[in-house]
Amino acid sequence: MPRFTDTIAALATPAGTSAIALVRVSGPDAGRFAREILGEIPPPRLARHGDYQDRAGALIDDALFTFFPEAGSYTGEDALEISCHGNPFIAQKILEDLFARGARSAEPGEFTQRAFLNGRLDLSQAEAVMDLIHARSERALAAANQQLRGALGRRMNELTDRLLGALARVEAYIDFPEEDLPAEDRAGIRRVLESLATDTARLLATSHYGELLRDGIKTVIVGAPNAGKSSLLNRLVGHERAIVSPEPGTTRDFIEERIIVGPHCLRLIDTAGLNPDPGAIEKLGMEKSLERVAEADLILLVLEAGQPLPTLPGTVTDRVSTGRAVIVVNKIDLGPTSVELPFPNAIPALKVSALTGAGMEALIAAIVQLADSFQAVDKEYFIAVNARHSDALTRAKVGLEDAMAKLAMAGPIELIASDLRGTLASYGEIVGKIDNERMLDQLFATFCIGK
Ligand SMILES: Nc1nc2c(ncn2[C@@H]2O[C@H](COP(=O)(O)OP(=O)(O)OP(=O)(O)O)[C@@H](O)[C@H]2O)c(=O)[nH]1
Ligand SMILES: [Mg+2]
Repeated sequence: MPRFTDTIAALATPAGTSAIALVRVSGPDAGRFAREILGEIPPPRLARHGDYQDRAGALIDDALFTFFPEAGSYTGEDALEISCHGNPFIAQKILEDLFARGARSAEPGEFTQRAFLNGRLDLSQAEAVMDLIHARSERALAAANQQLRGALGRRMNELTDRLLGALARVEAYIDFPEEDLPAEDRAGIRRVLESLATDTARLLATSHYGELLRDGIKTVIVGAPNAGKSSLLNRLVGHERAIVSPEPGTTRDFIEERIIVGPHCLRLIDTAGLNPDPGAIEKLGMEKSLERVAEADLILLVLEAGQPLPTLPGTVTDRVSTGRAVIVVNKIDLGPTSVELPFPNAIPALKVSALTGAGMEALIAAIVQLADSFQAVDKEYFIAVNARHSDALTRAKVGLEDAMAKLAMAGPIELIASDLRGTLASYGEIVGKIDNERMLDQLFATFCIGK
C-alpha cells in the first residue's frame, strides 16, 4: 500500500521553450484529476489526447494524458503524465491548475523518493536513476544501467545472506555462555568472514572507478611554456576554447572542458606552462599546475619535437614515470620529430601536431587504452560504488576485521556478534534499510525537480 496521502506535481522536463513539456503527477488524487479534466480515467498506460481546461473551463492547451495505476507506476502510486506544448507559460498554467485542484509542488527528487519509500526501488537503484540522468559516457551509462537493474542490490543481498549465516552460528552460542565456541565452528565462521572481507574489499576497490565514471577522468595537460598545451586542448575539444599565442606564459588560469574519448569521459584541464625561471605571477600559476598534477588521474605531458628536454619539476617527472601518463611530442609539422625521453618505455609517447591535427587519432587511441585499464576489478559485475556506498563498505569491513580479530583471540561471543551486527547494518545502508530520514531527505534533495 502506498504510504502518502498527498499528491505531488512538477514539471519533469527543463524549463524553457521546447517541442514538448511533461508535467508529472503522483499520488492518490492523480485519477481524480484525470477524471475532472478528461471526464474519465484513460485506460492504463495508453496516451489519450484531450483538451486541458482549467477549473474555470478556460482552454490551456491540447495535451496527451497517460495514467499509470499504482501497480505499474514509477512511484508505486497512481500517477498521471501530461505532455503539453513546450512553453513554460503553458506548463505553469497547468501546474497552477493542478495545485488549485489539490496537488502540491514536488520537492527535488520526490518522485524517486516515493518510488524508494513505496518499495519500487532500493536506494542504490534510486541513486542509479541520478547516475543515468548524468551519465556522460558509454561506460558511465552501462554502469548506471546495471545499478538501476539492481546489480549492486543483488550483490549486497548475497553478502548479507552469507553474513546472516555466520551471525546465526555465532549467536547460537550466546545463550550458552558456559559453552565455548568449538574449534571447528570457529574455523568455519572465520572462513565465511574472511571471504566476506575479501568481497567487501573488492567492492570498495571499485569506488575510485566509480568516481572516474561519475566525475570524468581528471586529465591534466602539462609541459613547458609554449609547448602547445592549449593548442592540444583546443584540438581535443574540437574548437578554440583556450587562448593560443606564440608568447610563452599565455595560459595563467585553468581551463577545463569535458570531452568524450571512446567510451570514456575526460575532464580535460589546461595548465600554466612550467617555466624553470618563472616571474612572480607565473610562479603562482605553476604552483597551481603542480597541485593539479598531484590530483590528476591522467597526465598528458606535452613536449616540443626537436627541442632539448625542458627542465621539469620532480613532481611531474615522477608522476609520468609511474604511469597513467601519455607523452605528447608536439609540433612534428616543423620538421624534426625526435625527442629524447628520460622515461620508461612503457609510458606511451605519441607524435602529433596540434596545429595540423596529424597524429591525433593515435593519441586518442592511446588515451582510450590507458583509460580502459582504470577499470581494474569486477569487470563481470560492472559495479562501481559511489562515495556513500564506499563509506558504508569501509565500516562493514572494519566490523568484519574486528570480529575476526576477536575470534582469533577467543574473545567474548557477544562482542563478536555485535561487530557482525554493525557490519549487517552497514551493508543494509547501501540498499536503504535505514531509519535515517534526514539522510534520505538530504540524498534525494540532490536530485532534480520532477525526478
Ligand atoms: N608549428 C606548430 N606550432 C604549434 C603547434 N602547437 C602549437 N603551436 C604554436 O605554439 C605556440 C604556443 O602554443 P600554445 O598552445 O599557446 O602553447 P601553450 O603550451 O599553451 O603555452 P603557454 O600557455 O604559454 O604555456 C602558438 O604560436 C601555437 O600556434 C604545432 O603542432 N605546430
Ligand atoms: Mg597555454
